[in-house]
Amino acid sequence: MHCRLVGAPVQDGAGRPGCEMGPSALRTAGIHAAITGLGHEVSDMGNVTPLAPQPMVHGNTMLKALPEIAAWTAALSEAAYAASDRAMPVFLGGDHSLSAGTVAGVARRAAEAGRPLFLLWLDAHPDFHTLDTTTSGNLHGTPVAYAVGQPGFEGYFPALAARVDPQNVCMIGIRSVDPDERRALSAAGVSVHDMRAIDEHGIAAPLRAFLARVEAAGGLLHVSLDVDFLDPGIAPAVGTTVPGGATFREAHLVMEMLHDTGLVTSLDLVELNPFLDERGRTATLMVDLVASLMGRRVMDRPTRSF
Ligand code: HAR
Ligand code: MN
Ligand code: MN
Repeated sequence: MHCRLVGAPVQDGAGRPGCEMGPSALRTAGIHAAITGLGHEVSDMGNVTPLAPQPMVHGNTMLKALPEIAAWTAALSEAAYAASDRAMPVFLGGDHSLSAGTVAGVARRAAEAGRPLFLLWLDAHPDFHTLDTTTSGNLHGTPVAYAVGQPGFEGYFPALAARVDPQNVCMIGIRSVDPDERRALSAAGVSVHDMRAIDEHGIAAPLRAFLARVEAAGGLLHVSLDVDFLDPGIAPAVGTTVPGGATFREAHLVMEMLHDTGLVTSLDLVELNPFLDERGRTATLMVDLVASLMGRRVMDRPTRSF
């Protein structure tokens, strides 16, 4: 498998600065060697640069950096489309607004291949606000709504070449949802597995069911891993910590199961804020999780485990 690293040093979508250092921290933590060490070919494409922001006027006065994030979305959508040509792109973030571009770009790739795109969203937050409903104005809270074609992005973010069916979106780890998001998620038919569901059923059950759907449909699978999916006790380097996140083993199990299926075709690593890290431990954990996704294992297994 050929893997392409694509840096996306976006930080204007988050409430505080620092995520622009994320790609550098992931490279410093050894992401290239971790993947090549598992027998894969890796090309580092360097960092994407945004287009020039165009002036924009919007009725929601809370919105922050709308022209900047719209410009990033256009550049990243093109970069994701190009990088997903016969390779698996790994997008090094950058705050989660970058996924507006990456998901749009791989959705266009999937549509051209005549295959449905599925989206696994590993996050404390559903990031399902529109430009109209966000009250914080931080655009990292909006990429899923954009990618599935919720209304209100027209004329601001680039037009979608292909949207993701909201019923093909599975969210795991969710524990901070705003009222407008809760209503919109239910209406759109997104599968949301909150932390209470994981406490009750374990993390493997919902993931196994989702992966079976992806496989049956012959789908492509984009995984978007937000640092705050993880418990802040093991992953402090994020601006939006929420207690009660995935444990070290829950997170690795997700990655190991994803590897065993061979279904993942693209990956985002987002919200790493190295300014908030402790001696690189969060960056190192993110790279270790990528290694599990790429095939690192303790012992060989006779059969696939999902
Ligand atoms: N829902 C909140 C808002 O819109 C918090 C969004 C936080 N998003 C991220 N990425 N940190 O998941 O402001
Ligand atoms: Mn997020
Ligand atoms: Mn989050």
